[in-house]
Amino acid sequence: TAPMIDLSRHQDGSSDTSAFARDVAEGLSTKYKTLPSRYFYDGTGSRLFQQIMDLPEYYLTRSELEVLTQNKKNMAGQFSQGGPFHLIDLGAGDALKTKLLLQELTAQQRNFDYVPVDISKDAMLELSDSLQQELPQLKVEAVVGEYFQALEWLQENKDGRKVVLFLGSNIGNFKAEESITFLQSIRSYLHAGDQLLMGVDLRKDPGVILKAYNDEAGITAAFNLNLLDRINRELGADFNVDQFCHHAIYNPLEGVMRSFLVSKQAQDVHISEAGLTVHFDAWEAIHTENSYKYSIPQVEELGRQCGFAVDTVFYDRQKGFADVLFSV
Ligand code: AVI
Repeated sequence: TAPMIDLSRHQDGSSDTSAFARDVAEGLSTKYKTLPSRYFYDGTGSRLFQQIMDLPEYYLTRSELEVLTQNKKNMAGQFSQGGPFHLIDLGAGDALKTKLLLQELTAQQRNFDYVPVDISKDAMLELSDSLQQELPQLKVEAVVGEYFQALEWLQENKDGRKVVLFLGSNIGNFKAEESITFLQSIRSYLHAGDQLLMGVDLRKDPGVILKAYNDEAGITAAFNLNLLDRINRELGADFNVDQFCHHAIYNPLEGVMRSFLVSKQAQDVHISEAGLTVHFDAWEAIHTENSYKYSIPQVEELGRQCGFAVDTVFYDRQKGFADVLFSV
């Protein structure tokens, strides 16, 4: 099988339960309760997110696939203008979308290797296997870890030009200040001639956005509620998941979809690993996710603040989603 680098475990083999416990304790001890959305993605959560991406209401995946299908020739050409490169895919997952680019780059016989990065080791094992079947000539080195662990590793282990992919509207899950810090940090690992292709979900009919996060089949609700199950499993908590419900609303002024878990009754929850008992009033909420929708001027401004210039904006036909190519 293809080589793989696992940065996710500590040298003593332990995982990061304590960081999870700390973040949960902190988030549930404030006046307005919150939990960080990055903890959605354990094994179950990652599988549920794959199901979300197949939902009829979740237009984002199909829109971005259309952007890539229609523009892959042009993108592949622009990536390759500066010569050989490492294609770094942050949050690669099953790489369904990236595979369109990989096929195109391979067909154009471009000189590059592929470095998918993801927090899920299972996802990286599966991806390495499937690529070996589908594109046996492609050089692949998967990295398991957090984004910045991976970028640091790359800094030390891979010379040469980098093209970074950050697809799928993942930037939307950061607040304004967080997205600036995140992109500035990516920028600090890049050099003149490097590029970044970033997916952004664009502002559109609020009704369309609302449905995407309130699907009929209830998969998004299950995805949100799985966070409580995960806390039960990993931190020895006793959340009664049936006594919480999913609630998601769109604020068109700020362009943000916000997701909550709402307590259906007054209740106390014990979280043993966090050494904490949390009280919920009836109908008290936990804020679990932000999904920001951008306008193109906002994206340009964000890039400018972080040392990136927009080269090209690639759209789907409806202009509901964009993959924005930045250069350093
Ligand atoms: C991963 N991220 C871009 C998704 C989004 O649309 O914010 C996560 C998601 N949450 C609910 N549905 C999908």
